[in-house]
Parts: sequence; structure tokens; C-alpha cells
Amino acid sequence: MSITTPIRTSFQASSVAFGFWLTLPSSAVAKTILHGASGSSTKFSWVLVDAEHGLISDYHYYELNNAIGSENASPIIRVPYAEEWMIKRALDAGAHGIMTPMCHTEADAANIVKYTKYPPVGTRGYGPMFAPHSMRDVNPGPDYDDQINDGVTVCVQIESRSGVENVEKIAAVDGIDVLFIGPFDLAKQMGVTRGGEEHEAAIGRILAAARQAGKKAAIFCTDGVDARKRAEQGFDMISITTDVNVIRGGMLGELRVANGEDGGVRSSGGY
Ligand code: 3PY
Ligand code: MG
Repeated sequence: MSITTPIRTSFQASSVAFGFWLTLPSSAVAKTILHGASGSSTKFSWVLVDAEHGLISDYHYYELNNAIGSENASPIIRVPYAEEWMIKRALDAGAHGIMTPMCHTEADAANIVKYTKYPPVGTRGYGPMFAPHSMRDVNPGPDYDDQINDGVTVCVQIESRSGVENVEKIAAVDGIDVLFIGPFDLAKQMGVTRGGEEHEAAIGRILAAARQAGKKAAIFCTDGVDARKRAEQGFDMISITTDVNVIRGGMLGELRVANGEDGGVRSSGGY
């Protein structure tokens, strides 16, 4: 038996698991987006809580996890770095999954799995007093303790040249659920143009490696058009855009309309 989270349920369905990036430490923003969409085909099944580049820190995890979990979506925390203590803090605050930036090798991937699971599989320290609060029908005690090793979703970001060169070996590591492409870093770290031929070839190789290993392939997108393209390529999990991208794009678009200028700016095409 393992805990069933919205992201896991979404993986079992044949449709793409759509989510978005939360960079603001605001339950109100998360709930404004999620609330009331339950049951709709356009529902988000997960939210990436960005503690790497967002304004979110450890202090915000518990409230954000509970707010997102209460809307039947899975909070996945991107920790700043793949450190054991950072992963432990995210899980103890009720994350349904973790994401780590810059996974370069299979040794990196094996360590991430180790930090994420309780013994005997891994080395996660014990103290989940608050962790089940974000999970429906999961009680403190054996309900959580005995099922979370299999219930947690482990996502590693492939966003460097070495990550791509080692991607087949990373994908084969037991306990890794998702290979998540960070296209911005991938382009910068490889020294290639985002959207150019080499970049797209690397993205194709990561997608194929995930497929081959029976793992999920995921990618960060800048808007719905980008997300649609990736869905058609066969990605299983897609972040459509970020909170701030939409707020800025939407607000500036309305300003342009009010100013009598043509069209509206939907998003800035970036973060
Ligand atoms: C990247 O594009 O580098 C990411 O990590 C997505 O946020
Ligand atoms: Mg990145």
C-alpha cells in the first residue's frame, strides 16, 4: 500500500499532469488559482513550490503545503539544493513530492532517493508530526510512516550538459520517479540557444531516457502554447507557467488595452 496523492492519481490517468510554478509565498495566490476547479478537465494536479529561485523559504512550507493539499492538488517543493536536511524539512512540512535542481550523475540521483526515504531504503530522519496534515485520509502514525517511502514523488532536474550525458543512468536509478527538464538552465549550462537544435536534441534525449526506463518525463514551460507543444511530444508532467509571469502579463495586457494599444500581452515568455 502507498499513499495516494493527486500527482500519483494523475500519473495513473492517461492525461498529462498539468501544474504551475508558485514563486510567491502566498497560500491566497495558490488557492485563488486552484479553488473551484475541482472536477473540471482543466484542473491542476500539482503545484511546484519554488524555494530555489522563488521568494519562498522553509518558514512558508507548512502553510503552502496545507493550502495546496486542501484543494486536491499536490505540493511539490523545489529545495534550493539537493541537501539531505533541505529535503527532510520539505517532507516534514507535508510536501507530496520534492524536486532537486541540477542532477548531474547517477550518484547524485541515488543520494536524492536516499535522503527522501526512511530506513532501510534511505536515511531520512524521523519526525513527521506535521507531514500528514496536507494529505487527505492519511493519519499520523503507521498510515504515514509505512506508506510514504512509496507515496512520495521524487523529481530530479536535468539541466546541465553532464545531466544529459548521464541521463540514461540517472533514469535507471530506483526510486527516481520524474526527470524534470529545466530548459532555461539547460540552455545556459550547455552554452546553446534555448529552443535551438542542440537544445531540442537534448530535450528529446531526456524524454526518450525517461520513456525507456519507465519513468515520467516533465518540463517547465513559459505559457499554454509551449505547454501544448510539449504535451503533443509526449511529456507526462508539464508546468504551464509561473504565478508572476501571468500576473505581470495579465496586468500589462490590460494596461495596453486601456491605453488603446493593439492586443494584450499574455505573458512575458519567461519565468
Ligand atoms: C530552468 O528552466 O532552469 C528551471 O529550472 C525551470 O524553473
Ligand atoms: Mg533551473
